Amino acid sequence: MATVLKEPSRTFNEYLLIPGYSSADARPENVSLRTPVVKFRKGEEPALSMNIPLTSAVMQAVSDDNLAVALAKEGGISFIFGSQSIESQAAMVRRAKRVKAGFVPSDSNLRPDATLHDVIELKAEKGHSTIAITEDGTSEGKLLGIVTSRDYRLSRMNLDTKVSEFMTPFDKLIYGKDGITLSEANDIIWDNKLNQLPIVDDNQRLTAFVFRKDYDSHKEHPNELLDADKRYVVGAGINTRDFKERVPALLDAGVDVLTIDSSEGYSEWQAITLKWIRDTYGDTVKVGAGNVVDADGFNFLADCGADFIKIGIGGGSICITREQKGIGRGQASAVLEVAQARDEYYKKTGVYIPICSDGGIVYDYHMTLALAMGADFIMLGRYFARFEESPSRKLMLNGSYVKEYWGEGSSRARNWQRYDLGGDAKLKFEEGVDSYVPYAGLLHDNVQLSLMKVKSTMCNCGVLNIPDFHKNAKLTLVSAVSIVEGGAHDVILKDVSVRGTSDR
Ligand code: MZP
Repeated sequence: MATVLKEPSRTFNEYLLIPGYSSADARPENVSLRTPVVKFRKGEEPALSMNIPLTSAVMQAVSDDNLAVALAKEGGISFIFGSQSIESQAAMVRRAKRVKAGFVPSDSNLRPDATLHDVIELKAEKGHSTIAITEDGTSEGKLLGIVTSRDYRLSRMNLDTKVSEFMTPFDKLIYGKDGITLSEANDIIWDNKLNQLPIVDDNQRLTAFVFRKDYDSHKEHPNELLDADKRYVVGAGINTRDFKERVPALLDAGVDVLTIDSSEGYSEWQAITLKWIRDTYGDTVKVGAGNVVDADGFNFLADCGADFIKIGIGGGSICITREQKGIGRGQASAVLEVAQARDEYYKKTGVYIPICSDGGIVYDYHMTLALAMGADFIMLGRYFARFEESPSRKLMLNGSYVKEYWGEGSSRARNWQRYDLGGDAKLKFEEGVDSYVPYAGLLHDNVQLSLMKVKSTMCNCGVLNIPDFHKNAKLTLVSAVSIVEGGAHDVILKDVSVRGTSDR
């Protein structure tokens, strides 16, 4: 006979936190959100941790190289989407890894035979006034000079004038040698009163610029997540089909951590993928697996060698899996059960496998609840899709800006590998929708605000770090009636836009 679980499947909305005793030290500035990403033995340090507990979803509308850099600056990790060719995904990883904190690859480049007209057009397109003049017009070509707005006077010059006639040529440039540190580069900038410093290798090829204006912005990101070479940490999604080709290409591009991206991960396909990675690379390659929603799924992937395990089926904002197939579980119930399995596994083996709550975060306080319920970190799609840095189009809809956001199971994404159970290379029915989400501005501003709320609640609960939150959080179920009491009620609101969410 079928097993029927006694507890209903519950969502984050059905819970609240009960405050604990807060000492005078319980202040947001004393809270650490540092959290492990990959498994570690008792008493050892994890090989990879994040400074904030946020990762961005393995989705076309969410995680490209641009968002990966923006999120790593805040201290989290993006998993660059895998539903694209191996070459283009590896190129995204490579681009993100090329961005060394404070060292910016040149995005405005021309050849010396370009004209002043080309300079004006490029400046309008990119919005940057520094243009590198390289032999072949690429961002890595031999540097022949630079053009800034100080080099031309529009009112006096003909638009056909060749760049080579008015650029500041290489022999008049102050430049840095590839390999110098950011602080050495900044010293040269300050000593010579420069606005930017080109960095070149031994063959005079351009590798990056360091900009004076970035000096402060670098200081604005004290949590940035860097590898040993001071490059941003970047993740990528893989599937259980072409992993023998995709994994080596991503590693070659410099990826730091992988995750198997699948709508349902309690499967032999994941076992085969994890085994191949372990047989080929041992423990040097870090890879998460999932998604699961109960202890059985967790234990299976733990025994298969996953470095972290993702939780969530059917709770994503764009997901219609539950409607289409009748499988899934309320995200709160899933996180609570898997967290208990993680703790038991740790007790039994001495190995701590971090768990990630993936999808279904609507309000900022859901992040806090996911952590309180035992998640080590959270994966979000809709949340990040709203930001300037996400790859999707920004449009005006009924007088407000929106961004497009579509599921990996929608026919738009055509990510058949995520849903495939070993059939042919086609999506047989949709498990996701195509939608709009309200545009919300810059990632930095939003993440800061959301995490300030998380830290503030942790202080109310009397905890200063995530492991203590796991141990000490006290949660209560809410009745339907008390949910009404939780919002503003029985008053006439002056401004209906003032609600507890970050996106309304
Ligand atoms: P959310 O943050 O938008 O609520 O959920 C994002 C998560 O939904 C992703 O990380 C992924 O696990 C899941 N997802 C992505 N595409 C689909 C789909 O098309 C989906 N059904 O469920």
